Amino acid sequence: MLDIQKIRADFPILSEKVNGKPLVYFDNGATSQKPQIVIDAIAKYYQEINANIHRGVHTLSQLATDAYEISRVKIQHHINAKFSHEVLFTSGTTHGINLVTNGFASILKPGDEVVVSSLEHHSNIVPWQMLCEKTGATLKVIPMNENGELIIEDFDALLSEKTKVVTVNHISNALGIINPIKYIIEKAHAVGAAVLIDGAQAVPHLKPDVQDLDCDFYAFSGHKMCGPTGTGILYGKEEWLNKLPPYQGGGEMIKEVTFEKTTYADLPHKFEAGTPNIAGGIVLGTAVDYLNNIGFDNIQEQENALLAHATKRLLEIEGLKIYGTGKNKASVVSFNIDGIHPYDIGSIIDKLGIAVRTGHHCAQPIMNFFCIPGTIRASFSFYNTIEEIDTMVEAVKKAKTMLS
Ligand code: 7TS
Repeated sequence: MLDIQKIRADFPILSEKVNGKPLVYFDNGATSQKPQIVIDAIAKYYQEINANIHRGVHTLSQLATDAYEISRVKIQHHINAKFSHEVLFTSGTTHGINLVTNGFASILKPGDEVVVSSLEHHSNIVPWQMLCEKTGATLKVIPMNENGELIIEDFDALLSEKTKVVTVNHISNALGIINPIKYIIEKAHAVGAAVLIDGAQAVPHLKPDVQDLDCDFYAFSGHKMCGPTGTGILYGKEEWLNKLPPYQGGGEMIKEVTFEKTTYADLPHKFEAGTPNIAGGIVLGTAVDYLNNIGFDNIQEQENALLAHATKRLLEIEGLKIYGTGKNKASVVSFNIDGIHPYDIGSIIDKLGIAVRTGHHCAQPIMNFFCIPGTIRASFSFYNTIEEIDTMVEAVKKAKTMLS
């Protein structure tokens, strides 16, 4: 078992007060908090080795370049990519997905089909819609059931030789449902489609193995896994990254530039135009080390206990409904109370120091499915405690009484 109090001491913000109350931070789905080792590593970079990378012969530039590339290799091993050049630094999941959809604009033709799921975050819907508009391809949607699970027979039925891309999230941000991505990838490949997995909500909870999954692309954000904002990774299989055109043009992504013709750099630089978030990329490696030192088995054990306790305690409240009741779930509880707007509950419990997200969670199609304006979402991390959940439950009860 983890020593949670010891872990909490790593996160300075967890001992802050908000609105005069000890902070209870349950908005981990939006962004995680950062341990001191990550905060210190950012300062250390700027204090000791700040320089631009991949360009200078001078010592600092080489030190910064080495640190950046060591972080890339660390992340390669973390997700078990075959090559480090399959690991692209991005500014986050949104950037990674747009890089891929931009690339497919030169591949898709009218009549081709893109399959997305009904459980997606807007950032894994809108770029594909834009791509379909541009190319004349058609967007198809895997429906969900009342438990918030994808209807797999309907997914099977959507697949045909017209399917060129399938994309789903590993874990739903709004409901916490874990999707059967291995099955989805295998079936999509059987009809020759490429698969992008949106791993934004998965990487704080588990260690994805991209070779075992056999996905073609896997996108995630650093800030949800204890890393800095403005960092992310797009994993792409070498053959796909070679096939796709560059996303942005600029410095560092070229081999040779003349006004007649420009040739592009090899992977991964072809997709990394301009000066990146150097400190962020390096410190994402620090965050990955931090999580691995805690261990994902330990993280899951703690988070499963939090999920079970929160589900049980919240359901004691009359009129409370949880959305996303499927079996395979990460530590996210999305709920509403009969006749009360989620925003009102969120505002009252915020005054009590409790941070949850209310609203549609950038997943409006899910809210439309349940015919609700939004939910209250409590998303837990390994540094949260059973006592904090009890505090939230009492606060929600109090808010209910005030609003009824
Ligand atoms: N995909 C999923 C599944 C997400 O949950 C998010 C962010 C994104 C993509 C976009 O990530 P970004 O880092 O590029 O912004 N989700 C949330 C959330 O649930 N609350 O705030 C942001």
